[in-house]
Order: sequence, then C-alpha cells, then structure tokens
Amino acid sequence: MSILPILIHPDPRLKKMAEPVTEVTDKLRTLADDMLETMYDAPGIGLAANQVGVLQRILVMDCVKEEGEDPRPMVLLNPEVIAASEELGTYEEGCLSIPEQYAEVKRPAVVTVRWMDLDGAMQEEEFDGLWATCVQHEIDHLDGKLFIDYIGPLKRQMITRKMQKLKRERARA
Ligand code: K2U
Ligand code: ZN
Repeated sequence: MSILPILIHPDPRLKKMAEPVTEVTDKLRTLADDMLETMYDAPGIGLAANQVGVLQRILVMDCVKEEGEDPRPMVLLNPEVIAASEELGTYEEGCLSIPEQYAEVKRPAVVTVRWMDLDGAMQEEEFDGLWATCVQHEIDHLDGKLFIDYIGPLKRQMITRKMQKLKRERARA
C-alpha cells in the first residue's frame, strides 16, 4: 500500500477523459487500494484516478463522516449516472487537486449510478446528500472536468493563478 502524489491544477492530466477499465487486474486492485489510502491520508472523501495521474475510469469514495460510524470505502469502475433528480442541491465544494479553494456548486440532489466493482459485477445504487455531490464530483474528474468549471471565468482564473503560484513555491521547496 502506498500514498500516491496528488496532481495539482493546472495539469493536462486533470483535463483529459479517462479510458474505460476493460479488465480487473491485480495491478488495478493495487491502484484502488493505494487510491483509498491516499484519500484517507489527504484527508478526503473521494478521489478519481486522474488525480493520481492514471487515466483509467476508476474512483474511490467514503463519505461516512459521523464519528463512530463504520467507514464505507467504495471502489467504482466505469461509473455512469443513469438517473438524476430535477431537484438541485448546492454544496461549497473543494478539491484535493485545488487545495484550499472553495466555491458553491449546484448539482442534482439525488443520482442513480451504475458501475462495475472489483469482482467484475455490475452494481447500481441511488445516492443523496454528500454521497451524491461526491460521486458526481469524482465522475466529473474522470471526464476531465473540475468544480471550477462551474464558476465564472474571473474567479476560475484567480484560482488557477493561485495554484500556479503554489506549484512554483512547492517546486522551490
Ligand atoms: O475529488 C476530490 O478532490 C476530493 C473531494 C471530493 C469532494 C469535493 C466536494 C464535495 C464532496 C466531495 C474533496 O476534496 S474531499 C474533502 C472534503 C471533505 C469533506 C467534505 C467535502 C470535501
Ligand atoms: Zn476533486
């Protein structure tokens, strides 16, 4: 198990479409484990493969936040939203690839997602609340989309410039 480096925006790999998973290999299982370890270490409640530089359609999430509740680590391969509510929910989103920047994003409040699990079986589940926000945020990553793509151009440009400065400082460190 290892903690993987998380790419910081702007990075071309964060804007690319990830490729469908065609075979569940031991290598993929190790990647899923490493993505979960990396997510918990960040800490975060979701992580998409693009964010660790792998252009495969795999995401992990665990949005259980109540202390004392059992964690629910999930691994979704080739996830698809197959139904979405008309009703929208608003959430102050952040992103592990855009540290310390937040913006209000509106998304469907309830989504039904179909995916393949690590056993190769198809799964389908309805998500609401933070789980719905998170799974849509992660599927966006697999499509090369970031939460800042939903905000105005001026605020997006300001955030991008802040991240470019952060990357220059990290490179010097
Ligand atoms: O994909 C990521 O960058 C991890 C995101 C997932 C996420 C973003 C917005 C809303 C829900 C999930 C987060 O940085 S994980 C950090 C976090 C923790 C608690 C609540 C929201 C976000
Ligand atoms: Zn993100």
